[in-house]
Amino acid sequence: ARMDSLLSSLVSAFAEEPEGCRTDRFREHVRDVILSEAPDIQAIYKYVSCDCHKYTRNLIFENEDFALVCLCWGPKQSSTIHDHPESDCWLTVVNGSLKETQFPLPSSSFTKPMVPCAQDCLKKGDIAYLRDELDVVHSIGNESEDVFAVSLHVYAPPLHHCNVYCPETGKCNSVCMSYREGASVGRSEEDVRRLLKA
Ligand code: 2CO
Ligand code: FE2
Repeated sequence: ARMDSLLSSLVSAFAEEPEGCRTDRFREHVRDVILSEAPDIQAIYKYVSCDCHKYTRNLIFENEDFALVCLCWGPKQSSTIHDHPESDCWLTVVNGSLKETQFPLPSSSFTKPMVPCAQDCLKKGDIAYLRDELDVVHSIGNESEDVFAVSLHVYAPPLHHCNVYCPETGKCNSVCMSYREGASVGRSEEDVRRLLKA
């Protein structure tokens, strides 16, 4: 599918969302929209960027309801352990694969190393979902030595800061999150195709 089909379906889904409390039924609907309108790899080329130090966050669209972001993970790059305060998060893999590790939300009154409670390998086409009320936090990483991974994330509402947790102590700090300016800076489609081995 094309990126604008996914976007227009998401915009209407959120515009029609019943006011007040977010229902499971609505969350399933968003999930179905993402799965059924998942863009072709070609549709994401222009949002792909890479940085040898850290995964990149490339904004595709944002309104008051949600943000659609393309995340690009070089080999062995991973996120910190973090939460998504007040945002629902759906993520789907469009190239390569990613490992998601979940941890129970640490209690702020104890200091101890964080121990994973779940781990999942997300392959191309898989979708994962997280929200803070579930009392888990997560980290995502590309474990491959040579494959560049790309994922699409819907954050509702848009996510501009999160808490980053120290794996040794479980203590957290609030951190601002930014988008990369001018996605795909100077990258030709051929470059991107080579990067993605597509
Ligand atoms: N939440 C992280 C980010 O937006 C990526 S992990 O998947 O939710 O940078
Ligand atoms: Fe996350």
